[in-house]
Amino acid sequence: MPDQDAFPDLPKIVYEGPDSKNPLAFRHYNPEEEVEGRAMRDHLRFSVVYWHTFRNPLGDPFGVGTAVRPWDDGSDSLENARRRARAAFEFMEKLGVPFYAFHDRDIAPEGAGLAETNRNLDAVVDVLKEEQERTGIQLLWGTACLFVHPRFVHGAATSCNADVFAYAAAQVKKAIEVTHHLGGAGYTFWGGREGYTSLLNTNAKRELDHLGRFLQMAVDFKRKLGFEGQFYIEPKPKEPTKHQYDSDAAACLNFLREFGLLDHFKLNIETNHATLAGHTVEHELETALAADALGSIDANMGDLLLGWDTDQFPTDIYQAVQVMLRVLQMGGFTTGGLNFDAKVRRESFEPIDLAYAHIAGMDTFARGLKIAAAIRKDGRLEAFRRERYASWDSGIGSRIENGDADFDSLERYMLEKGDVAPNRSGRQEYLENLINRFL
Ligand code: XUL
Ligand code: CO
Repeated sequence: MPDQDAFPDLPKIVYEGPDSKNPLAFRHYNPEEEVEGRAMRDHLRFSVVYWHTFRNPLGDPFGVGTAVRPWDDGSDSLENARRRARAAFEFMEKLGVPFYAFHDRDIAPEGAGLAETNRNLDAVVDVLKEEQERTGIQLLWGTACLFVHPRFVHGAATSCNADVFAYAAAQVKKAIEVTHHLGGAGYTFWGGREGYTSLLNTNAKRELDHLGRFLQMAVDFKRKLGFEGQFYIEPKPKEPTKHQYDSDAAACLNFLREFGLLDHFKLNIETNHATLAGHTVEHELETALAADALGSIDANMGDLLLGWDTDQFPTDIYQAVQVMLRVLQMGGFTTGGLNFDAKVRRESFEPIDLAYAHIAGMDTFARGLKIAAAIRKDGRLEAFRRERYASWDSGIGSRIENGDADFDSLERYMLEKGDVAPNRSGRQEYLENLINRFL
């Protein structure tokens, strides 16, 4: 099949405004439109993931894949991999996304041994490079798949087998090299199986030390190579393992601090991973922000009733507002972006569903951005929060914050004052209703 025929029915998706009834148009994502003095395209930095959009057959634990992908013959041939790469760029170009992301094994098949696998990778990377140059689409981040192949059954950097650690190191070295070669803005470490399923057979302390050592080697190699992209670590608490060491933002930050890696990594926060960890995505974003370590976002959503990592396309406007409030507060992305680590439902098996899904995600976040900017412009939410802490801006509060108080002086202060009453309502319902006015 000729390369340009992968999506024959898909037009170039353009902005038609909120009144449009065309399901293959944007009603809110208007790339050139400025919000807070910056074009929407640069605020949102949308990215398509290769793994779900071009490799996921849409199976589930009870059923085989249903995806209809006419450009893909289902084989592991290099020819198929190259044709798929062209199809991916045709899709992304029609959608008008500026970025994409991949795992090494998404784009090219494993060979017999590492050397042949690396050659396969190079062969497809040549196609990607050509397509990047043709379309202007850039690589948001690359990563290595260290979890599908049976050799990683016990993990990669945390495997009980030192040879597996060595294989993973060699694989990650190559993945960083190709990311660098493609001008990637970042490189992500998600610890696919870096955790355990039973503590009976696990030396967790030793495994964590190995993971720390692995990431230190990655930092050394990055410097040696001259790769200036941002390293990210992506928290996830469980699935496939029962407990993953990079379980949430706080655990990752503690780990990075312990191994002296905090200056070299930022976090890639994924909505559905946050909810799996029993947190909201805004909790994870704030935790990362507080450490000046928010780098990028895997934008998706879960289903609270299913409870596993369903990786759905983000269509929850309220949640998008929460995310964009934090992104704006940070001053916008630098290297990161909104990466749709999301897959269409098993029931949505036609190629056109890939377009509907991405358009839905992009419009959701464009609305989230506009609403977040309106909330900020209004100023009442921020003013309320600031005012709530007013007692810290002067007097005893500022003395405590400045380190000019101790237990003795605070005892003297309070003995004189006598007591303190709760003097301010939290006004949660008022604030929730305030937000709703902007939706
Ligand atoms: C898995 C997940 C990964 C990472 C990249 O849940 O989110 O796809 O984003 O390895
Ligand atoms: Co992810």
